[in-house]
Amino acid sequence: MKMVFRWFGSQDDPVPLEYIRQIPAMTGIAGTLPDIPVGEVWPVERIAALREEVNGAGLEFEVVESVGMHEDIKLGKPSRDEWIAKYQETIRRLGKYGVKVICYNFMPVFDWTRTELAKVLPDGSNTMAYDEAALAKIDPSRIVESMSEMSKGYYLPGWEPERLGRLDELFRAYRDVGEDDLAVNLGYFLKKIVPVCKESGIKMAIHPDDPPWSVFGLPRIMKSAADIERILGFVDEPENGLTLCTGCFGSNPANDIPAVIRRFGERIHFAHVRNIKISGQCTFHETSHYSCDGSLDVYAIMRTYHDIGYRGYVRPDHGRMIWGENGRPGYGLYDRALGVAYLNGIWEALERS
Ligand code: DNO
Repeated sequence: MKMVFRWFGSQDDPVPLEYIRQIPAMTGIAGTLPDIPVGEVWPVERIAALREEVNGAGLEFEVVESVGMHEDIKLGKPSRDEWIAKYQETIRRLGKYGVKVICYNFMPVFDWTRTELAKVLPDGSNTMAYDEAALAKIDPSRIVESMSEMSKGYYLPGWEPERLGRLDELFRAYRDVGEDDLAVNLGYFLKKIVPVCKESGIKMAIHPDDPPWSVFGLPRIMKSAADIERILGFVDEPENGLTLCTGCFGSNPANDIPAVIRRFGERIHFAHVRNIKISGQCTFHETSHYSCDGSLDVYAIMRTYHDIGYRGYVRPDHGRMIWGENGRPGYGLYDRALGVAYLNGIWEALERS
């Protein structure tokens, strides 16, 4: 496996590349250009500059998380072909600069959703949480304000202002789009981009819905093993692959993560490994990566990756805020670095036994 660390760029990430490089056995970053409006083609000079900066710090730039998906593609609007052509061009450009995997999602309107971004835990650390009862009290049109009030001023990945400024319009547009329609629209997108991925040496890796159930009545199509099977079947090629995020996928206890790794392992190109504590129906908070702190058996997950001979990219996922850090929710340095050390420790023990 190749360990990488999510990084939002020097303009936008308080964690310097130098610190990331100092985490033992770190190979590279999962990068993005957060200021490019969703759907627009990524400028060559920006991609080149990002790669140069990352390589200059002794790290690789082989993973992008994410290239945002224009809402018209998800909605299957007539204009989608123009947006897909832009996506294809971004894929070509990223391929030329050595990117191997693009992580993306196909969640309507919102990317990940939480009801708290700094829930205080008994040890004094704080973390992100989702509580079904709390969500029910939030007016959907207030969720953007609610997330942004909790964000401490940081850009939150997937919560781009230009899209979220037209929330009412988007909710109306999705009234006529059911899960099957959304899935068909994903299939349409994949059929158009996989040939470009093949030419460009890039594998797409869809991220599970976070959380893996409908939020505010919007359709969700990447929340179970059956959903994965349907998505992989749209184009049965390695370029149509998965990001398996344990924290998202595992927040529904019916999702058996080791079983999913065994079944779909060849198509997993990016593993996001983290832990969560499930405390009720559709209710959880994020914990340290350690098995003992959460509801997921992280050892069993890593052992299954080892058993199948996983050679793809791995990253620690959301960390808590510990040791007084006041970073971007989920993406501070310290707890994620502890997560890396733990995952690498498990991996070394598996390699040597
Ligand atoms: C949140 C992340 C997501 C993820 C996207 C992938 O912290 O897990 O924003 O990167 O859903 O497209």
